[in-house]
Amino acid sequence: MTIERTFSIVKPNAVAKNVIGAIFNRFETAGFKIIATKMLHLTKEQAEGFYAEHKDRPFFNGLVEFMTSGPVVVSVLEGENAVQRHRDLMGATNPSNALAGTLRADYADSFTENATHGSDSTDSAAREITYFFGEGEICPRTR
Ligand code: RTP
Ligand code: MG
Repeated sequence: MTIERTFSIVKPNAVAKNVIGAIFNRFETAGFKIIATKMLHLTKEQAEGFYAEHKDRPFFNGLVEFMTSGPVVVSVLEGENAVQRHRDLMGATNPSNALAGTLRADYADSFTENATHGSDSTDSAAREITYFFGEGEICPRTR
């Protein structure tokens, strides 16, 4: 058993639909502990830096435009195999392929506006957590 941390974004389309609490409920029901969270309206520079790995992809500009179109909620989730279990809970990137009962099947509006982000590896998680949270903003549970 490996306790991991992963990084989550409730994207602007999901915030706009008023499902922050519903998504947090799904995290908690699945056994994740929310150990850091905050709401932000990303700047263009923040979104471009976060998605730098995709900068040459055709969807990059549209992705940055979407991610800066309204507030997001960024969080750190902790739990057993958190990276993969969180990806499983989100479902496929393209919501047309997302299994029933996943967050993207329930809350995505399109391939780009697919409701949530989750780190794709423990290395990405460490980088993404550091991108948005200082050590003092992360609150591991003592009970
Ligand atoms: P994420 O990073 O958001 O958790 O999603 P992911 O790993 O499943 O997908 P990734 O390949 O990292 O792509 C990042 C985000 O870019 C948007 N996207 N749009 N063809 C398209 O229209 C397209 N492809 C990707 C999605 O918002 C995706 O989550
Ligand atoms: Mg990704």
